[in-house]
Amino acid sequence: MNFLLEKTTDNSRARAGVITTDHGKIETPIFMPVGTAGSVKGIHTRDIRDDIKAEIILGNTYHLYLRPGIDVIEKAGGLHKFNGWDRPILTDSGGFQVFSLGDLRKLTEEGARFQSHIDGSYHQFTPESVMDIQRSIGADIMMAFDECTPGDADYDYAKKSMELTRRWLDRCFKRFNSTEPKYGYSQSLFPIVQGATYADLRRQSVAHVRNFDANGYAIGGLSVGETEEEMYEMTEVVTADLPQDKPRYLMGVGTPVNILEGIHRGVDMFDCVMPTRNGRNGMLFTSEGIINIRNQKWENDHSPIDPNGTSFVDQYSKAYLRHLVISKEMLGAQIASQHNLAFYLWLVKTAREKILGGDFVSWKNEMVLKLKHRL
Ligand code: PRF
Repeated sequence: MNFLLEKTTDNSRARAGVITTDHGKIETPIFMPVGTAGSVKGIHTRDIRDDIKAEIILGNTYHLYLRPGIDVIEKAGGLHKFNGWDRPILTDSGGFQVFSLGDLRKLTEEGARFQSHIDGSYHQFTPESVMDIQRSIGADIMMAFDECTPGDADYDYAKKSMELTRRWLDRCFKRFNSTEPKYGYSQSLFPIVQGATYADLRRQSVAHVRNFDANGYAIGGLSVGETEEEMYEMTEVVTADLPQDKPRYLMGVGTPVNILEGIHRGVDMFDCVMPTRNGRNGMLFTSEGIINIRNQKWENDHSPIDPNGTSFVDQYSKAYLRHLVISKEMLGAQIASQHNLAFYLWLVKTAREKILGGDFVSWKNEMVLKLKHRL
């Protein structure tokens, strides 16, 4: 994998680049739809590729390991063969999903013991096992095993947690470097910067991850309960110290505004469940603002969901989509998810064009105002 930095900006840290993997190119900044259990919920691969125009999707080590299980994915020949997506895939390591389990998990130096959310069975993830699982899934980009420190952690907890993630990273790279890809194409390992909301811990974490000369670096532990100002400040602290010539990935972020502000602060890659999850609940992100499609005011609005939208689903009317969502028709969740993902991909593609054209900041400021507006 390699990264070409095509353009930087004078009045912003925003950058445009191209990541090349054995499964094709990714133009950055990019948004990656989340396909937790191997599918982007409700959306066919054909539409992810040709309508939403995604260039890379996510999978989750935690979910795929529990179900269908790694032996099934190996027998399929890897996740690309299993789900029919022949472009790049990034897998999260399970660090965040295990953290979300709360009482069902216990962290030790060795790793994380947890109970399955499916059947209550006991399992252990270690940095080594998580590398082996991601080799078997066949992700183009594998993530290090980390502890996602809660946003409200006190300094002592955050420091110990960041140091545990650091020791786990050493073990991840040791295992990664002593194993081979299983399916004939290359895989990269991205370290994850932690340190909660403490600038000095973030800087120490960056200094450590830089030792590995990785193909890219992730920023974790944000959008987990801290304020938006803290999230932006920590993003700035981290991108200031990361190498310029490698992609930066802000994990699990966020709203369209968060993404534009992240790009402005030097981030190249994003993922979030928000477009699909909120879409299923009837929340639509459009170029004019946010729509709650369940609202009575759309009952007889027969205009398109988004007149400027790039997806074929945008031709359906607001009144029809409202009816589908309120009636809990499957198609309602599908249309809303597909619209939102197409909007997110349009947003990052346009950001890229503005960066290349040299007028990113003024466009960003204008968009931020529109995107906060509720219709
Ligand atoms: N670590 C991992 N995955 C993540 C996060 C993290 O900190 C976050 C935090 N926003 C989302 N997904 N491994």
